[in-house]
Amino acid sequence: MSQQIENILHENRRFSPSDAFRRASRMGDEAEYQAMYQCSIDDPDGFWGEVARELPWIRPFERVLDWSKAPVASWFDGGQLNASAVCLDQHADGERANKVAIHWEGEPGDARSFTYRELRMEVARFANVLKSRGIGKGDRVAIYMPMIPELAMAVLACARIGAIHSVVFGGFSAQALRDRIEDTGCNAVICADGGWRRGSVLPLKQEVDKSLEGIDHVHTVLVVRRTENEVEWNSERDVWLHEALESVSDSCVPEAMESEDVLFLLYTSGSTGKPKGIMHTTGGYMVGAYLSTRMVFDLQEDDVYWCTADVGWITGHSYIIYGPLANGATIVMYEGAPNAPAEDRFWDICERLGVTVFYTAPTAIRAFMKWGDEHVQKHDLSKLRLLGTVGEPINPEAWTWYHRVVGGERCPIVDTWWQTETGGIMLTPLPGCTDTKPGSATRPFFGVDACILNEEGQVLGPNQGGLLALRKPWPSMLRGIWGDEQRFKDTYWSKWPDGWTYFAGDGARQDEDGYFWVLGRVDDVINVSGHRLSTMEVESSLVAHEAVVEAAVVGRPDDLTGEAIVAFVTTLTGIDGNDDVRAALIEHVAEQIGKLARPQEIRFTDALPKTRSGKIMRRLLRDVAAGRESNQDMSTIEDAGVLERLRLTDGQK
Ligand code: 7RM
Repeated sequence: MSQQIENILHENRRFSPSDAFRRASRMGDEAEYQAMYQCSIDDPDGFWGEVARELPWIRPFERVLDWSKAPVASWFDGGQLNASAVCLDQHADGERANKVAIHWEGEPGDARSFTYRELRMEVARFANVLKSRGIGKGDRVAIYMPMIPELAMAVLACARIGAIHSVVFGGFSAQALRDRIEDTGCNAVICADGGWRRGSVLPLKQEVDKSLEGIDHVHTVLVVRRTENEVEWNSERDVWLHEALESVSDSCVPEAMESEDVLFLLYTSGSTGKPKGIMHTTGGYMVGAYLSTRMVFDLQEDDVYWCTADVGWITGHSYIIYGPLANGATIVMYEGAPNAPAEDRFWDICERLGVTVFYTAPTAIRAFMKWGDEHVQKHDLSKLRLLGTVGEPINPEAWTWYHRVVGGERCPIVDTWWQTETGGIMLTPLPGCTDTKPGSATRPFFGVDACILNEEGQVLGPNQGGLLALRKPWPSMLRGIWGDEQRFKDTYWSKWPDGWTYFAGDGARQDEDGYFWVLGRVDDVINVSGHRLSTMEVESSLVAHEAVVEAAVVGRPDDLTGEAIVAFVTTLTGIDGNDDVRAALIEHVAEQIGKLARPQEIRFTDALPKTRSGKIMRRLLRDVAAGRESNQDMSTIEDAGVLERLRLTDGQK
């Protein structure tokens, strides 16, 4: 960590919003911001109560926060609301009825738009199809789809009838989907026949079929027709959406949900064991998504807002669907790859649709940088006024490129730090009043009490690297891990003895201005292109292969993807670690988890470096993978020769 701290310390440029931006923004005055932030910390009930009352509650709440059962929080008790009504009905029945909610574009170039009134109708019909299959309040529904409008509709249709959605990213394999389907105990899956990705079809229905072999709790697979590829059909279980839609009504009264009813589960990787089903509930999540979208992206009525994430990740949940739609924004949704058919696809979309606010990931920015300025400069991006990033630390070089080439030096950049677990943005500039520094997520959002602690729980001073912690509950915080309350407590609330300080799993420091610099994970989580993977998951996949005895997986810094996966593998006696085995292992991991988890490099070794008590020394392997000298404590190593031999093996891919 100290090396990273060194690197970042040299970055001390500051960028201020222009006076014009400041004046037109929702929060352009530092003193007003300070007062509002202070109020959110000193009087959270007053602050969040006022924000929450801006949402259309079906029944008003009686209490803002109950933290007496910490670390399980209860927000807006007594209140009832429906997330799909927050996103749709309040606009469809009001002045935004004919405002565009979604501008969608498919990879092949087809396009569809929906006004708020149209979207509400589509969601109501979708919801009625779910009801006709006996799906209702509290049931879990897995969603495995490409980025098409029906994905947003599926999510909102579940919310409308009170079913708990669990979106699984379309890049995950059948095996990964199966693990999640089993853990949720869902009774329905919504998918598409396929999706377009760089000109070919991702066969999603086929993956669903594979994932359901031997599972008996899924009675319905609802299939959207998208790519028209051949699919197998189980007529008792499978239903075409377009056929089912023919016989349903186009209105559906939203279910009155208790504030603390679960809205969705989203699986995420941790340092140990299988992925965790992070639980988010209705009232607090919606309040958090609503306010953060409005303030961080400075939403104005005529904005055209584009977050390029996939809905399969939390960023897509909070900042494509729930937050922007709760605010009545016009959003852009795109199905395919950023370089299909050419490297300027994103900028082409920005120009044609007049995108004003653009939110993407550092890994994408680095790819654009590599592809060259000309792809950006070909297009008129003068409507852009605000840029954002999320998913991993952004290197100052990528930040300044984004600022100069995409933002024409006029757009503030919001570097937003948050997690699946936090539900919404936690550290961020407010674009009209925060001076930014490239690489820093700057300051805490309203109500966020962030600090840097050491292992003992002491607050560290300026520029001391430590652990990022949150000391106050916030409305969109996770409420638990599906089916495993103990793991919820152990993972997030047991780092320090009080039992109510949230441990984020990230290392960070605060500079002399109080700005936060997030340095990356301190646990065994690897962040590849902003996707969280645990070393454990990849290791267990590798050792499940017949040729493998033992595997250790680490992250190595990568210019493009932030981190890349490097695996150290020992093979069974008699099996030679050659290129064929290497290729087979990579394919095996892709099948078990998904392509995103494929090791970039596999190094065969006769043994792994271990402590005398038998623990694999992953930190040491991280240095080996990165090709750097190690200053790790070597006193506990069992066989120092292993390390020497490892350093000598080549790093063939
Ligand atoms: C939103 C999301 C969470 C992890 C988190 C960090 C890393 C995310 C930033 C960042 C530095 C950022 N959810 N992370 N944003 N690191 N600066 N602006 O990504 O659950 O998938 O991942 O991502 O390590 O703990 S996530």
